[in-house]
Amino acid sequence: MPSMRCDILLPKVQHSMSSPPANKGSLSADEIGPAVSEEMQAVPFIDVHTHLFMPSLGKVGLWGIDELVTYHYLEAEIFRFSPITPNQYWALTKREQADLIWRTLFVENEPLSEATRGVVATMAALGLDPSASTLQEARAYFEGRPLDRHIRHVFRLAGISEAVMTNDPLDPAEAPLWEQGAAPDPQFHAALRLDRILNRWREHWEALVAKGYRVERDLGGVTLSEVRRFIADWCRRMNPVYMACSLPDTFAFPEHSVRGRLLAEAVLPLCREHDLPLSLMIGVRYQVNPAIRLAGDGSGKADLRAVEHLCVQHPENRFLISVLSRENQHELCVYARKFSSLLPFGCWWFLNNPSVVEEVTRERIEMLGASFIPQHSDARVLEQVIYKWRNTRRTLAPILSNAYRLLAEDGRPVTRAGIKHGIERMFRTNFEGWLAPRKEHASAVSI
Ligand code: FIX
Ligand code: ZN
Repeated sequence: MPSMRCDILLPKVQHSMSSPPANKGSLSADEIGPAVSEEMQAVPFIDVHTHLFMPSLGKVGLWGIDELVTYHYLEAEIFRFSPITPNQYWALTKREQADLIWRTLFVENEPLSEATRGVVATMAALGLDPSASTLQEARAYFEGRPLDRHIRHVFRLAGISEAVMTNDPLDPAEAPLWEQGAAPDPQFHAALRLDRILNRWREHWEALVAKGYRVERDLGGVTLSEVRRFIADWCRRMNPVYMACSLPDTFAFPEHSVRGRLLAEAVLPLCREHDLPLSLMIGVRYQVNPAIRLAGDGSGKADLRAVEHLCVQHPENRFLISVLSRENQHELCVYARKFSSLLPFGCWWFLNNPSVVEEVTRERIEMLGASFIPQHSDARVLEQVIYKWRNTRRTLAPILSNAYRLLAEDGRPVTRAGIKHGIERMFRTNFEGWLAPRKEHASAVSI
């Protein structure tokens, strides 16, 4: 069972899954909002899903102004504002792409979207001028910044103590760095990402053969035990806190398919053997517009009976679930009330906008109390955590304040300690407790 490397650089915050402290010092209705905002600022959050990388994987990590401005969310937007075609855009250099996006979305037009405003907020937080007509000043700021020190600075600005990475054992750029012994980092945790195996087996099975695993295209012979060996080898190498996969809106389980068999006979057993949760992010319509590459994925409503069947048929497994369709959110809450092995997390991707985050978080609190994880950043570029977590705090503080005000109105005194406990639970200890062996917690329950 991987130890959650928690020797964080921020003041150690002692957590426990204990009950809220006694109700001394109850707050008035007017004091609740400020107390929530202050505690949201004070508690260092854990970012449970990102595409960031620890310093020893630095060459695959993205950071700096050109990466911020060419984020695929902004690439989707440039084609709406500029006559440039995708082929013309992809022929530009990264710097030329960034200059075009900056000029079009930030100079010639007001950056009103969540993603463009995020760049503005990030630049302002770093002391850069978001009204600049060019990226010259910003580029000079990033040039020569030592990455390790920059990471710590950015995490402090974002108010996060740790981030969970997305680590793909079949990524030709990343895998060799792990095989050469990438140094771990206390502010980063690995997540073993399995999309190439579960979703694209026919394209990647030969990569396992090349690494000495006796697998076959149609899962014959000893394929499934060899896939289990491959996953076990990478668990030893990465020490992941969970395994993960994104899934299409058409995902079904059980399913007599390559993915259905690999999931049931390789991934789920290994999760149980290593006592690791499985994170499933469901609802992607991959490459609805391939011309715009990473920006070309869409969203679709999934049939969440697949989640129901997973929880019923594999009760020993723990599932971190995020769904991409707004229409799936309410039923995900209902399923979380049916299965304690299901932990909903985040307002993912196209849902990470205030108008949706407000609705989703309200229905989660109403149905689940504080027993869910409200948000993750999904940051692909290091500095994005600054705006994504700033926006999360700004959007959710009123939502949480409203929940506590209702509690006070209904007769239960609300204290700052109780508010802090709830925030710590949603943004830290739900996740930490999910990683600790559940059986340990079960034995700890006093009857
Ligand atoms: O599958 C995932 O981890 C998704 O989050 C990404 O593929 C997606 O491109 C993204 O970054 C969304 O925010
Ligand atoms: Zn992601």
